Amino acid sequence: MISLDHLAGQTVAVLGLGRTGLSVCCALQSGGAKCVAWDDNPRARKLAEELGITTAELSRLDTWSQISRLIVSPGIPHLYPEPHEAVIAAQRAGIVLDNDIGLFFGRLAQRAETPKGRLRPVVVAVTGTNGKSTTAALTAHLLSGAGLTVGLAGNIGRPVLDLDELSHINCIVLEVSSYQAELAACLDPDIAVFLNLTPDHLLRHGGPGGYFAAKRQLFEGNSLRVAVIGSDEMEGRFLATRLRSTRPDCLVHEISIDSVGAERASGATFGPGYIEMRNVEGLSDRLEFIGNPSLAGAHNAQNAAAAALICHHLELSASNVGEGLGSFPGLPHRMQHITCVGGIKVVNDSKATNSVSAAKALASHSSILWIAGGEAKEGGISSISDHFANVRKAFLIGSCARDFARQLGDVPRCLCGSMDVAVARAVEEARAGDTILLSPAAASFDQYSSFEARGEHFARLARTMLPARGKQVRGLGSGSPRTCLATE
Ligand code: UMA
Repeated sequence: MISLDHLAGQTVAVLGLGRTGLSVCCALQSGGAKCVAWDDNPRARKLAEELGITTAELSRLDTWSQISRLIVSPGIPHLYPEPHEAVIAAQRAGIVLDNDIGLFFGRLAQRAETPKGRLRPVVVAVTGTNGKSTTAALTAHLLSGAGLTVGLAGNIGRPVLDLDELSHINCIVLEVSSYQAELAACLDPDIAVFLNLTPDHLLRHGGPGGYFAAKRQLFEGNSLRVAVIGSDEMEGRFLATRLRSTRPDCLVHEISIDSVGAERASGATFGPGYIEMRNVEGLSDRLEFIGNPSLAGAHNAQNAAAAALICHHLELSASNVGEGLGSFPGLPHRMQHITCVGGIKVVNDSKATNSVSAAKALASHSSILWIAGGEAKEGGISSISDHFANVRKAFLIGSCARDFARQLGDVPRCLCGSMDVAVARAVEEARAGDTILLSPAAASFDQYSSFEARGEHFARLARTMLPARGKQVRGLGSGSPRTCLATE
């Protein structure tokens, strides 16, 4: 854990006692600060109290004058669509809002300059609508493969303050969501990555402008030396051009699927299974990873291009990067292969919480039995109808199931309600050559605590139901090719 020594003696209010809030309270207490915390869920409060954390209803607190700041968890709105009541109370009292990412960079600033020189680890921050977890994990994989001690944290699931003490780490790779970027009072990485931008979380940011503005925060700090920017969208092109004119001390690399785009500058072009890195003189270096299914598809090549450029700046050799691209095992819940029984594949892509992510999974498979739905995101699935030709049948769950059913055109579909029913029906109807794909194109919160819980439930059900069906068919002595042995 990172101790927040620089806040010793202060009292800090903490809102939300999930992964982030608990890590903040522990880091504050370990550094000698006091904390007073709140969560609307009584179970979360009880767990925190058992850990020795003081709780109080912050929206009714009458001691704000003794509090130095309010730390808000990323899932709790501070502006849009409605600020949380505790935030309203704190802002009335003139209290500064911050989050764990801001606290982390505040702590790091204490280590920036010392008589012994620079003691802070190199910090890489990665954002973008899609691919940021894979890019962050791949970067960490490449760096640790080259022998560096690396901390991987942030939106990927491990709160940054849970990392080991800073003196033990060479490099920290942070996945930063728009929620985290927007509220951090200090956000000062050495290398920042902006992968792409498509509409997401618009209610939380008051529209697309607020969403882009949140992500741009990664490029505002004084320590920034390298920017890697996906320039296949207008926002990326704008950001790259703006940085080149305002930050001459920062090297700007563009990554693009479109070679014309990348000819403007140093960076990388990419396509399925390869990347081509270009330096300012126009010399290029090609790396291939076609054999690694965890990096299949053009979107993963974009992630690989960003990771390779980061590693290039951290002086990794091309052979280190090439080996790491070949051995990257991928991430759970992102087009994760679960099992294959009787020629029927099962793929868990629960992380696809919006239609753009789901489109990538639909484009990567054929004859799909598609389990989709959950809590609706803006726009639904009609924008990805080009990929519906790969879907043999859709099995719809969650609160947006009826809306999705209306948007599916002539794709056969059934309303299943819950995951249990959807998996059972997909398994019943599957035949050799099909892929049972969970790629919801929706958030999980109407039925699950997280996309991870949703993906694990799906994988458990599929692992149980698919082999069970294989046995039943074998028991009937059909000799069908569908009964071939399970492979995992
Ligand atoms: N809560 C309240 N009042 C509210 C809302 C929530 O008290 O009005 C409480 C809940 O009861 C719960 C706590 O707040 O106890 C949860 O806080 P949280 O939602 O911020 O969740 P954490 O467990 O702290 O996880 C957060 C990120 N969650 C969100 O951004 C929603 C995790 O990202 C992240 O991995 C973790 O911090 C560590 O950094 C998840 C996510 O869904 C993966 N991210 C979004 C995405 O990827 O699209 C942005």
